[in-house]
Amino acid sequence: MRKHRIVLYNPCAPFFTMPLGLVAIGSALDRSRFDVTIVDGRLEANSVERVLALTEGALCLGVGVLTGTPIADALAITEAVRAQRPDCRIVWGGWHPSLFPAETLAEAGVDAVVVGQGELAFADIVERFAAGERHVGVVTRRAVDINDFPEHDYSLIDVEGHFALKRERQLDYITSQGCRFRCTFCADPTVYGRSWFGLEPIRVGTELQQLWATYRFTDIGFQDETFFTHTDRVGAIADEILRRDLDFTWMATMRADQGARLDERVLGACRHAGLRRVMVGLESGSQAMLDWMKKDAKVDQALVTAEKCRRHGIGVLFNLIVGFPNEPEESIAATLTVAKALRDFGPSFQVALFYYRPYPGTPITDELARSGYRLPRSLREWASIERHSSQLPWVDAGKRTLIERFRFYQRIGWAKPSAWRLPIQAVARWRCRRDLYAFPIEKAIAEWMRPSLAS
Ligand code: B12
Ligand code: SF4
Repeated sequence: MRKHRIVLYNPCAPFFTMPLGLVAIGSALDRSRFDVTIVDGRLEANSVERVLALTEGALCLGVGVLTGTPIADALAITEAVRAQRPDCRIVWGGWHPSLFPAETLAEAGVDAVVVGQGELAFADIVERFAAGERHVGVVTRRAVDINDFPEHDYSLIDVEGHFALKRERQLDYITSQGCRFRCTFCADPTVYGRSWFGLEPIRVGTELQQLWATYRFTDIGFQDETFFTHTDRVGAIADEILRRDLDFTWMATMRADQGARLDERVLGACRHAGLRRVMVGLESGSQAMLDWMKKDAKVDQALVTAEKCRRHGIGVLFNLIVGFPNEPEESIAATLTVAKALRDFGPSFQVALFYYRPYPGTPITDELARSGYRLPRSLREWASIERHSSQLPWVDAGKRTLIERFRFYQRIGWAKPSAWRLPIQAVARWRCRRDLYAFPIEKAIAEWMRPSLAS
């Protein structure tokens, strides 16, 4: 019997993480009946042409869509396939459609939308298409344990192409789905209802061993929302890597409270197993702000985490957000102060400072909408949310100037020391320590020499 062709498309985005969502749904299909091809917009010179070539005679095109710029590319591909391959059904899934299923169905003119976990829902939809159905509508299935799904088949993607794009042999891998926490700026609690499923450590070990034998990657990016959710499980994963003598480094996500509580022996085992860096979503240096956003973590826990990681030779990237609605100046100042304290732990302790953006499906965004803030109203408007929210009304010019100058000086001040940079680094640190950012002559010179240094 002829196999049905299924084409999956990952829209262009500014970063290069592998499209694990598409790998997940593609791997879960009955491959004796469905022939799956994944096209990644970031690897194609002309994605429309490539998708049109592949969708000729195909049963279905599936598109995975995140909020923001990827929507524009997803729409362009959808429109092209809709116009030129009228028989090919189109399904959207992933985070944005999960938050706006009805709107996506209506606006993108697609045949089906999947909300939340995609493996079973997509398998069900393609069976219905294969049986002749056309418009399936919105499909939601309760998330189930990811241990029930087959392993991710990385041969569906151009792994070497991704390594080239990243300029390192770094494989992306995910060991869990969902999150038990309730941060009010995050969509995960809405989409996964605070459920969490983690792969069994032995399975993680077996899969990593096979993948390592196949792709000889040198590093892994664990893409879990919160990799360090269960200490025992993390310790067991580290033991699996050690037991199998797998020679790669890795980075993973951690919350400040998890780091502070983490058993030193487990952290030590992780270090031995290759853990080089953790990414901590600290979000704010103001405890009042953390409490308001229900982060359920303490500022001090970030410092404890940093100290522990320093002892074990593990670097940390702390993500911080400023410019929450009506965030007072003192709160922003507290975040900058904590950023400096964290950078003082050493060159491998970095901070990334983001502006808050009202992403959909979160209590803060809902509250903003209730108080009259105009949210994007269409897919096209959501596609330009980064531009739409670049001038947030609650971040005045004074705050923005302070944040921009701090960003610049902290980056220069705490960068890896080098002889030619030393004088400018000393000035930058001096400015940060005293919060003196007036007459930013160094910033102006850097922008003039290399505009990319400006942001
Ligand atoms: C890697 C990653 C990225 C990668 C993109 C990955 C890719 N598609 O190529 C990059 C770095 C580009 C990225 C960017 C952004 N990301 Co991001 N990202 C992630 C991360 C850490 C992992 C994604 C992943 O691989 N998951 C593993 C797979 C198995 O799960 P999944 O993708 O959710 O897929 C499942 C379902 O969604 C569904 N599904 C997915 N695609 C499809 C397609 C079809 C057809 C179907 C039927 C089903 C389906 O089925 C899959 C299996 O169950 C997630 C957090 C997380 N752990 O999921 C955040 C996350 C998805 N990102 C998020 C955000 C906020 C962003 C940004 C908007 C902002 C930012 N600064 O990070 C930008 C968006 C891009 C832009 N505007 O330019 C939010 C989602 C918010 C949203 N509304 O989209 C998340 C959930 C983080 C969070 N908790 O806030 N991200
Ligand atoms: S921000 Fe992180 S910890 Fe908080 S709910 Fe989202 S995924 Fe969970």
